[in-house]
Amino acid sequence: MTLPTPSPEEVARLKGRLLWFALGLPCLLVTLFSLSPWLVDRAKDLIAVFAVDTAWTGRYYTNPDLEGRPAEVREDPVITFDWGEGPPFPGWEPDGFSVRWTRSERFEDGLYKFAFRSDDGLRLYVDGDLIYENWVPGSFDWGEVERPMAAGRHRLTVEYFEDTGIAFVQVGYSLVEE
Ligand SMILES: [Ca+2]
Repeated sequence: MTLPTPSPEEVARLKGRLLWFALGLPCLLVTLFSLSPWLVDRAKDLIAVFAVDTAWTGRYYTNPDLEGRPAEVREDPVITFDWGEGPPFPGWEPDGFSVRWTRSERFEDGLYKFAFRSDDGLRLYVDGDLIYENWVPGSFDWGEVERPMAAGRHRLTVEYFEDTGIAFVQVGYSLVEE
């Protein structure tokens, strides 16, 4: 019994397949793997946009400037933290971290009051508009900003950084008049 000799076209096709498995597949897997945190982040953003009354998505950075990829991402039902002189996560440095919380929520038509306190810096955004900024080291006890909101869904962003010493942050909002 003799095996049929493959034609040059078949040999070329087999070589192409081998090359795909040897080079193409690993490259594809590496690309997907490196994109996966980014894809997970985007998926969470999409879920936040369509879900009703979702928690805040907190992205925690091991630097005070919200730079690079967050080292931790988690859902926080409310922004009320008092880390004292400790870190936000075990094993983290207690100083020089930052957090960006985002949330999409449905508002009624009316005037809303945003209230907050922080140590250290804080920024608040509504639909990308900066409505409050105190992005400097220091303790800040209960400030507030009033803002008229149109009925419908709005995107809220809170940025926070801890410099040194104690660390706390609280942010809330409520309808003050219709
Ligand atoms: Ca501090």
